[in-house]
Amino acid sequence: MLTVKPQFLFSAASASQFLKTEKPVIAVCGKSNVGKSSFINALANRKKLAKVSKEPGRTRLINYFDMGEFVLADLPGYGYARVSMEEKAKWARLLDAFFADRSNVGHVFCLVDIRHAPTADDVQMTEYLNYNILPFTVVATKSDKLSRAQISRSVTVIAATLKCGPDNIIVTSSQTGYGMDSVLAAIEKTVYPEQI
Ligand SMILES: Nc1nc2c(ncn2[C@@H]2O[C@H](COP(=O)(O)OP(=O)(O)O)[C@@H](O)[C@H]2O)c(=O)[nH]1
Ligand SMILES: [Mg+2]
Repeated sequence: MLTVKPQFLFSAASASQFLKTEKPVIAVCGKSNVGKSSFINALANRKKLAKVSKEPGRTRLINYFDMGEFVLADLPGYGYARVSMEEKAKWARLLDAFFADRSNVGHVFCLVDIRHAPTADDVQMTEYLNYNILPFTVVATKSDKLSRAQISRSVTVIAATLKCGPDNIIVTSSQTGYGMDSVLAAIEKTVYPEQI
C-alpha cells in the first residue's frame, strides 16, 4: 500500500473540531515520548511531517494527517508526570469524546516502548479499547535498541501484560523502518476490509 502525498491537516482541541471524513481514520496512541510522531514520519516516509520532540508531553491536541487513502490521528500522549490533574481530566474528556463516535476511528495503533514492560497507563488504555470493542494493534517501538533475543523476551512480557496474543503485536523501528511493512499490511486490512 502506498501513502500518497502525506500531509498535515490540522489539530483538534475539542470534539467540535474533530475531522469529518469518508476516509478510514487510524489513531495512534501511547505515552509521551514512546515514538508516535516518529512512527507517523516513518509511515509517511518523511522526516518532518510530525514534530519529533526532545521535550515530552506538551501537546494536548489531536493532530490529523492525510495519508492518501486513510487518515492518521496522532493522539495526545499520556503518562507524563509533570501534568496537572486538570490537564489529565481534559485529556480523558477529549479521548472519551473521540472514541465515543466510531466515525472518528476505524483502528487504533497502541504504541509501547519495547525496552520496558507496559505501564499501568498502557494497561488502562488497552483495557479501555477492549471494553469499548475498538479494534487495535499493539506496536512495540524502538526495536533497534534491543537484540533479537531481548525483542522476543519483550514481546512475551508485552503480550502477557496487555493480555493480547503475540500475533497482535508488531515490532517496529522508526529509525530503521523495521516492521513498517507489517504495519502497512494491518492498515490495508482496515482500509480494504472486503478483501479479507
Ligand atoms: N532509537 C530510536 N529512537 C526513536 C524511535 N522512535 C522514536 N525515537 C526517539 O524517541 C523520542 C520521542 O519520539 P517522538 O516521536 O517525538 O515521540 P512521541 O512523543 O510519542 O510523539 C525522540 O527522541 C525520537 O528520536 C525508534 O524507532 N528508534
Ligand atoms: Mg509526538
